[in-house]
Amino acid sequence: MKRLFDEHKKRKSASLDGAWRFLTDPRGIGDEKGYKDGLPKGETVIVPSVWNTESGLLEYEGIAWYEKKFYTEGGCLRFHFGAVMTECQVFLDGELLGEHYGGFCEFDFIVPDVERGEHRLTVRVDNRFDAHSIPQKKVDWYHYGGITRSVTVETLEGVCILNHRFRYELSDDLNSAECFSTVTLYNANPCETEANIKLTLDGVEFVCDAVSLPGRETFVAQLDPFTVNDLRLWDEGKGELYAVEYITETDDLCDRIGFRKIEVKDVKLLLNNREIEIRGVNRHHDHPDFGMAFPPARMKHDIDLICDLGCNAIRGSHYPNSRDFVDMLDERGILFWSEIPIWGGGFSQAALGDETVVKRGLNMHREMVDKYYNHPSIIIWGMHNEILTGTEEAYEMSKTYYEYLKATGGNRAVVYASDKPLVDICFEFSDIICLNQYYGWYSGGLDAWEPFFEKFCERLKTLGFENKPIIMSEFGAGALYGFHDAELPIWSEEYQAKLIDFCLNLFHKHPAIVGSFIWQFCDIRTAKEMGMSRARGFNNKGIMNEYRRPKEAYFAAQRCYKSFKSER
Ligand code: ADA
Repeated sequence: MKRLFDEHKKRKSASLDGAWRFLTDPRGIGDEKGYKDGLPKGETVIVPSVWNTESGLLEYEGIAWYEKKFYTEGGCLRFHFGAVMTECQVFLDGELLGEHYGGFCEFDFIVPDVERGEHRLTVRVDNRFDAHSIPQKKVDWYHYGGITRSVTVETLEGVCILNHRFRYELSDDLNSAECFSTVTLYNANPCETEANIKLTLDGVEFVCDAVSLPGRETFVAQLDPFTVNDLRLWDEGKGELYAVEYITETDDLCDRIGFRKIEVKDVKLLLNNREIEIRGVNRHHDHPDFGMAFPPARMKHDIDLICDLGCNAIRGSHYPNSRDFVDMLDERGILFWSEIPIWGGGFSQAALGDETVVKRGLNMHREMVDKYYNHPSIIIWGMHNEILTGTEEAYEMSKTYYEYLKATGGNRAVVYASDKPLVDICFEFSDIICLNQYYGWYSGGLDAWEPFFEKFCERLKTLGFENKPIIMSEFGAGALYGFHDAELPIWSEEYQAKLIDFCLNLFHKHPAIVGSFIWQFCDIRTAKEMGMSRARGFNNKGIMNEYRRPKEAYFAAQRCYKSFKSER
């Protein structure tokens, strides 16, 4: 898997990125014609990528097949996919290994006893929508298709460490941590095997536990608790990380963790017992040349630009971002909000109550927690965005997800973004009240903001939630890059800059608001279903254009954020 560091020193791993054979299947004949046993024809594409950047496929939505031949020395193999959009079936030499639903999380399949020699891996990808899809067809971003993140094949030997969850409790003075680590193990041997699992932090051994596992089974083990003293804390602008390694006789897993504490209390957001203010942007993991198969060098460039804005936070709107991106945030001490793609605009009341949708959403949360748990930069889990939070269906969904994330998600705030603040009945399921509001753009002028806050804070008091802080999770205006006008009409860079400056200053002064995420970092391609309000087929509310060239609003935001930062 692609991370910023090697995850294994012992385990053999080979990349399956690069050239794959590719064939679209618009009529869905591939199953019947046995494409899994070999594609009848096809062209070469480079994985990872989205197919929409291939000639003629800009708007292709449907089924496509990918095929790759590879050589292995044989044994127990683990095929790992960083992300496939949206739904896929994976075959090895024509045999179904399994399926995966959801375009933004990693998954894998383990196959024991693969023979030495050449093999064929086939992936049937489908990015169509139906009544049970997450997201639904109407989304305000472009729903690409393809194998969008890296593919690897690993050789598993003996007792292997597939995953870990490094949980800790900090002392009151934040100088030491009680650590409780859980590992997911797999025994690649056919028979019962004994193994020792060592855990080291920055090279120092803290635990050595013996286990005995039945052959070919997955097993979750809780390691002996231990204490770490004289902690170096992970913090805003300070990516203090510890290297953690789990080692057995035949395998290993290397990761990085950070110690930090998040707390929401008395209308405040605290990091390491200190009050903080979020200076953030919403960012889609999208680029016109690469779609959502976002290259790491471009990620770093986005982060540089965001830091230069004076930001300390990013909202990964509206789905889990790739792990190497989150690694970069860990390293640089940037706060991150990670969410799943339940994007309200497309979800009817019936869809919110649909059993398959609720289950799929829960599973997406499970996968997100499972894979992203150890990233210190993630301080917020987002459950959904702008759903019909005045309905019973939304209430039930929020309750289910909130309870799950509070129980398993570690030391983080659990929230959702609401655009229905005056009728919302779900606020009990959000540790911080997160509001998406567009006064000055869709409805009302800039003078609508203050009366809105008065009314809303009154409502919060009536509901008994006046102690919850508020984050302005979205606000903004569209501006066409290069359109200037001294009269400040809508769509001009000047109007957008004025709105951003006005909002940021207003929010900064409000006693209940602990931060803001500008909508949005840069212009993005969007779905046709968004209709006529999206000139060029783009959401144009970026403070940069899609090629990351700044609009006036970028500099307005920079002035505000840098001055807020210097006040602290
Ligand atoms: C919503 C939504 C965003 C985007 C924005 C807009 O708040 O959450 O994804 O669609 O509106 O530009 O209107």
